[in-house]
Amino acid sequence: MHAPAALRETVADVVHRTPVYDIHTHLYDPAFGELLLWGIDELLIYHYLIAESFRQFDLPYDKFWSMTKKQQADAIWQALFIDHSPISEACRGVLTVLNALGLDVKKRDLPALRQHFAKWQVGDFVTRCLDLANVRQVCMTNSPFDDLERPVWERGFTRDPRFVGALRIDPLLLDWPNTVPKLRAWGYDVSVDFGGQTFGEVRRFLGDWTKKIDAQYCMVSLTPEFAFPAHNDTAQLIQHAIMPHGREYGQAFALMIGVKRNVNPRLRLAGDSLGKADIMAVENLCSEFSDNKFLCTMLSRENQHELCVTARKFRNLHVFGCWWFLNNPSIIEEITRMRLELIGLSMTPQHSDCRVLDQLVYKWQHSRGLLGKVLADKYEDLAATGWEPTRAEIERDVHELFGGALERFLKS
Ligand code: FIX
Ligand code: ZN
Repeated sequence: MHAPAALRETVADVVHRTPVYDIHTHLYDPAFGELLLWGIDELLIYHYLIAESFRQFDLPYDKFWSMTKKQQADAIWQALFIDHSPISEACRGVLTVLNALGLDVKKRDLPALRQHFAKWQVGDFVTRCLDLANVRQVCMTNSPFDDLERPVWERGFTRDPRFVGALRIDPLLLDWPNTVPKLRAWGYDVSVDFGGQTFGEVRRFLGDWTKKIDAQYCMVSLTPEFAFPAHNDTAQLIQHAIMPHGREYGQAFALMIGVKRNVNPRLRLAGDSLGKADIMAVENLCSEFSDNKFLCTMLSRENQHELCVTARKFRNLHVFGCWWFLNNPSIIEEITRMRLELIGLSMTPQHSDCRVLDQLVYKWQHSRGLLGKVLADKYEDLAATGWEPTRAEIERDVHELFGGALERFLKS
């Protein structure tokens, strides 16, 4: 039997020791070479920090973009770490990483930090970051439409088993007229008006890439206006190609809903925003395609409660992550608490969305702290009824939350 303090300690310890399967990142298998970003300059020019820097910079957008990466990192360091205290979550994250790597952050010495990173070989650094973050596996975001990534898949390479793939298809669903010529050039007989064998050929394309990538799921990001059913290319393709493909391959379709791309194009990758979406689209998909599996994360805080309620109604829906602008302690805590209260352990509370390898360390250290706190409260509530959770039960539960539930869902 646990005394209350001991129960909290056990939960924190289990959360700390349980390895995570990070189900959505923008990291790459080291075989992709320079596509796998790491190191202090990449950490500093993360697009979250670029957006924050422009609020402090007295610098025209073009001037910033004409700088080298190192100069950009210098400018961000000056604006966000030296001229002001690095309070924001993304700034704090950089310091968490440096501290975990054993570096002395209080010196505020960027050249010394660069010297430290220059000593690392990427292969060793991958292992170091995965160890420090206690991440057992990372899911990449793999787009056949990315001209830097596609040739690597086409050439072939020996897979690092710590990096698994997911098939990302935004251009297919969001920009069909401009995607048709590409598919045709790759040998798929598709037409803009969906005539002939178009849907069958899109399915052949999805099947070929599912096999090439060994894709764990197929995924797309969608705007707040996403609707289903609808008389548009996106809905037609989902209905007649993605859904049958998903059933044929037993593959889940991941919907990341609520992003407004390029609200400020002068910020480039940092220029995306968000909007509240209509949950009816998710409800309709889950209901109409009950033999398909769906993963869903939504970007707007306002959508979180109804998404959970929808998951209560449809067992073919798995909710995941506190995505992007939600990945802040106050909001993670609120959302995680609500999800546990509404759907218990049948969800994946967090993914990292890392773009830089080192970020695994901070994203998971911060998320673990929050999850440990919320879970401890929940087990305390159980203990108050006389239901004492054992360590083995807590370990089982945390394993579920750290990717185990998703793995079962995908296999079911
Ligand atoms: O669409 C996505 O997968 C988003 O996560 C990214 O595009 C976004 O830029 C990001 O890095 C958010 O964390
Ligand atoms: Zn992402």
